[in-house]
Order: sequence, then structure tokens, then C-alpha cells
Amino acid sequence: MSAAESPRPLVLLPTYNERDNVEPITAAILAALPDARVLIIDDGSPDGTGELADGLAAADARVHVLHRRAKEGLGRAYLAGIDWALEHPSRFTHIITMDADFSHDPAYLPGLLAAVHGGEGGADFSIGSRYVSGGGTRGWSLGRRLLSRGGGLYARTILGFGLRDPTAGYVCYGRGALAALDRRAVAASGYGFQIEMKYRLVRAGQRARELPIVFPDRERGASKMTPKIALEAVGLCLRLRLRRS
Ligand SMILES: Nc1nc2c(ncn2[C@@H]2O[C@H](COP(=O)(O)OP(=O)(O)OP(=O)(O)O)[C@@H](O)[C@H]2O)c(=O)[nH]1
Ligand SMILES: [Mg+2]
Repeated sequence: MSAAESPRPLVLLPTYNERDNVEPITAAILAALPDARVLIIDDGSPDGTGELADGLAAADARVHVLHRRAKEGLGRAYLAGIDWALEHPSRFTHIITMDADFSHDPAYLPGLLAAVHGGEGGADFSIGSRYVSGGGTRGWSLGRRLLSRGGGLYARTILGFGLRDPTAGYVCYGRGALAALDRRAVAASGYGFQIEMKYRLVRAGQRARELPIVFPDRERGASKMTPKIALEAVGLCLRLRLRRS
């Protein structure tokens, strides 16, 4: 993106059974970034989230919906969204990933966007990080805090890269960073996707910048995190590491 070009961001919003969140989070994103577009990626939610999303798209041209037939995991949903974004005629300059449950506060969007290609010290992608100074979590049980910290430490140690929050899901990618990536090689279907993307980008020479965020627990709807998804991420780190050596 040249300095004179104004940013055209797209926010990817994966949903699975987010009936109570999809409308308010979309409104909050567009309030924070009025020039953005939002792509809701719904995996056939049985609770009617997909139909609500269609209603939002009908009412506001900035909202788009990608319907996928079955729940295949967050990583697959994001990859489908990235393909959609890169092929879209709008030529989005930034592609942002975030959760639909308000754990990722839309108030951070302008800062994440400005950190990518934003003049001096601009990065190729920016990360809303819980584990840099000023960041943190709110309302988490001790067990969840330990799991998150342990998971991040594990990924950093196994993969040997310096990011403070390698499992973070609130990320703003400059278009060039995603275009440079071999997306067909991305293996993770679940939350390991977040680790794998950062790892592959850093290895490809893309520069990251971590900005502090405070991450509260979801208030509405249920978590989709399962032990199976967490275990997939554990195995994924090992496979990525072994493939390298
Ligand atoms: N399209 C799609 N979205 C998903 C899938 N799994 C999770 N999501 C969405 O991904 C986002 C993150 O999922 P969460 O369940 O909030 O995961 P989490 O933040 O680790 O867990 P909690 O904090 O307990 O909510 C939410 O917007 C979910 O609706 C999936 O398989 N497909
Ligand atoms: Mg969540």
C-alpha cells in the first residue's frame, strides 16, 4: 500500500452459534472502523446465526456473509475467509481476524490497523497481545490462565520464536503478508491456526508488532474450545518444528 492510498480493511468474523453476539459485534466493529467491511464466516450454526448474518448483510452493504456447510474448525473458516478476501475486487489492504464474542474489543481496531505499514516502524502484521506490558485477561479462572500461559510458553519454546502471545487470535495482516504466504500449506484446522500463521509469517521474514489488549471472558454464548482442539495445537507445534530440522 502506498502512503497516499487510504486503507480498505476487511474484518473476518467466524461464527458458530453466536446468535446473541453477531449483531452487536458487527455494529461495534463498524462503529470503530466505519470504512471497514465485515465478512461473517458461519459454519452452518444450528442456532440461526447464519440467517441473522444474512439480515445484517441485507441491511448494510458493508456486511458480507460466507456460509460454509459444516463446522470444520476456526482455521478452515479463516482460510476460506482469506481466500475470499484476496480474490475480492475491492483489493482490501488489511485483513483482520477476530472472535465474535467480544473478547476482542473492537476499540483496539484503529490501533491494530495503524500499526501495519503505518509509516516509521510499521509492521507487516500486528497482534493484539495479552502478554505485553499493558495487556492482560479479565475474569479468567486460574486453570484457564495457566492453560493460556502454558500454551504460549510451549509454542514459543518448541518453535523458537519471540512473540509474547503466539496463540493470539486478534491479528491485523497487511495484504502483502498474506499474499506472500503459501496458504495451501497451512495445516491447522482449529486454534493451532493462530500459532501456525504467525510462525510461517515470521519465518518468511514478515515483521510483527504486538500491541497490548485486555481480553475479557465471553459474556454470552458458549465456548467452542475442546481438549481435542487444544491437543491438535500441541501436535501441530511439534510437526512444524520437526519439519524445519
Ligand atoms: N465459522 C466457525 N467459527 C468458529 C468455529 N469454532 C469457533 N468459532 C468462532 O471462533 C471464535 C472463537 O471461538 P471461542 O469459542 O470464543 O473460543 P475461545 O475464545 O478460545 O473460547 P471462550 O473464551 O471460552 O469463548 C468465536 O467467534 C466462535 O464463534 C468453527 O468451527 N467455525
Ligand atoms: Mg472466546
